[in-house]
Amino acid sequence: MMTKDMVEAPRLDDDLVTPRPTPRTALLINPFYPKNPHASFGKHVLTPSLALTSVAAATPRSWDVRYWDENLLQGPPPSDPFPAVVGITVHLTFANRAYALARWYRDRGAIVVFGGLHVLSCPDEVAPHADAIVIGEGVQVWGRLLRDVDEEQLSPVYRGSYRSPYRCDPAPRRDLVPRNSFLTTSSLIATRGCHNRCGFCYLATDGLHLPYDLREPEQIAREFEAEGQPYGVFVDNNLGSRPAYLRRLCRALQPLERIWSAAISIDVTDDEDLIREMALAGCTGVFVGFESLTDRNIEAAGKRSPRTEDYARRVTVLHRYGIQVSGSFVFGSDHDGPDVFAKTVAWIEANRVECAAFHILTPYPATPLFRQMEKEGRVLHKDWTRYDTAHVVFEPKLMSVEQLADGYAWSYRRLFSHRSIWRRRPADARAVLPYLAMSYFYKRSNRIWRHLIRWRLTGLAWRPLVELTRRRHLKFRKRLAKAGAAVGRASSVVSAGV
Ligand code: B12
Ligand code: SF4
Repeated sequence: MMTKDMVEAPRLDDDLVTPRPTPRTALLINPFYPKNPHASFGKHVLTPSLALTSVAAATPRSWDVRYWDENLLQGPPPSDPFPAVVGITVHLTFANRAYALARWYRDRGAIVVFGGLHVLSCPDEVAPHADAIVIGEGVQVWGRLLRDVDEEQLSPVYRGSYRSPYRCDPAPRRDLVPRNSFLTTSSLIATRGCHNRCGFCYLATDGLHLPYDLREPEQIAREFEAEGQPYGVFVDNNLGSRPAYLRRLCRALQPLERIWSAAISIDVTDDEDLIREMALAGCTGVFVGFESLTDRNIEAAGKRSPRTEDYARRVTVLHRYGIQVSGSFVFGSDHDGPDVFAKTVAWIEANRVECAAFHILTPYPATPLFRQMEKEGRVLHKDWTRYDTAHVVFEPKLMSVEQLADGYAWSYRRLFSHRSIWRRRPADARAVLPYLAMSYFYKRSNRIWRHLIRWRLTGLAWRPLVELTRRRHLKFRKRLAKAGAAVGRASSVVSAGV
């Protein structure tokens, strides 16, 4: 099932003779990372990260900028024209690949610049592999850095502050991303930061000062419209951190008649009317970090969240407004015993949670969780390639390393089984067929994903399902709007009528 191109980075040809670097050309690279065999390969081509397209937007006009994502299985990054500057985004799981790419380009005369999350958490480790590193926000720094290259005055370290107003950033250069390679290239971002600061989240990294900031709803609506795609994905850490803002955003999105999904924390359901506004604005799915069904785990992570016993009711609120739920669960926290896997999957099935992602607890470097694990002598190794939430990298408290690894694999097998997919079908009979089509395509088609990716057919393959969902949603929201304010109060009207 696991083919080489899903686990091994494309080969860099050491014998290749390249032309001299072409002045004022920059190449931005998203390096390869091995895919998790337990999860769907489709996940990696849902929507592109905005890291490099945001940086690209800050390129001075006098420079030519290109983009290459190694995960799209089109081979190693291009070398003709040979770039003067290569910008690479570095996450801990693909840091080694970033270093290999850097070596290859530097050996041939290019200037290599690193930015991204791993640069922020481990600057001393990454710095020797590049000519310059950018710590933190890249958009504010990139133009200045290229001008320094022009003047042969490159500094080894640039620091990007997150204090400049987010609304002043230019729109990401989504046009650089090959359109058919993703379900949608409309990755959207409206907010920066999160009202929480969970101990295991990268947002709690030492040295990361990320004041909560927002972009104007009209900006987002304009970008969504300009991209021309029917479906958008918000890549915000938590689109629900400021409910009043989310309401304004929904009102700006509503006239577009498009559909979208976003990551939110479950406390958004405190206000059922806001959920209704989300549905009216085109929200068809949310990604919810439930993390755990045990309150003590949530408390230990320092997450402000409703009691777990109320999660089920809150899922029903989302379903009532036609919003599908994809739950994210972390396994291996200190109050998780070997029963956590069966318990979690049973809960997901009982509450018809349409999709889920499981993560093995992972102490990211420079976070409070990492410090705690190190102090307790529980970190097993620092092989960052395995810090991908699919491997156990620490000593769990209430089970063995093997139990955690096996339980995680079992949970995915069970979630993707025919039985589990069927049990989680929506209560509304009309929604069952599209749900089944989506589930089988996304969860049980790993054999064909590599071909779809390789031949750039992802966008095409999803298109009919996306369009069907959009049309169904438009009908749904007409009925929802008609039912008016009464709907928010009398939920039974909605469940029965739509
Ligand atoms: C889109 C996304 C994905 C996509 C695409 C991933 C990819 N690498 O292409 C998919 C769905 C495939 C994915 C998968 C995973 N993801 Co992901 N993903 C995101 C998400 C939601 C958005 C990224 C984004 O667009 N951010 C917005 C941009 C503008 O911000 P940024 O990335 O920080 O970039 C800025 C700076 O860092 C800097 N910068 C970045 N790169 C560069 C390069 C240069 C040259 C310069 C100058 C500057 C610069 O400038 C940028 C603009 O200011 C983030 C959460 C988030 N909101 O960031 C998680 C996130 C990055 N993912 C995460 C994780 C854990 C994963 C998975 C491991 C989860 C899993 N178990 O499956 C996988 C594996 C992927 C992998 N190995 O990297 C974590 C990473 C944690 C960490 N410490 O590394 C995050 C932060 C989520 C979280 N809250 O935990 N992901
Ligand atoms: S709620 Fe989510 S995004 Fe916010 S700090 Fe916690 S884990 Fe990170």
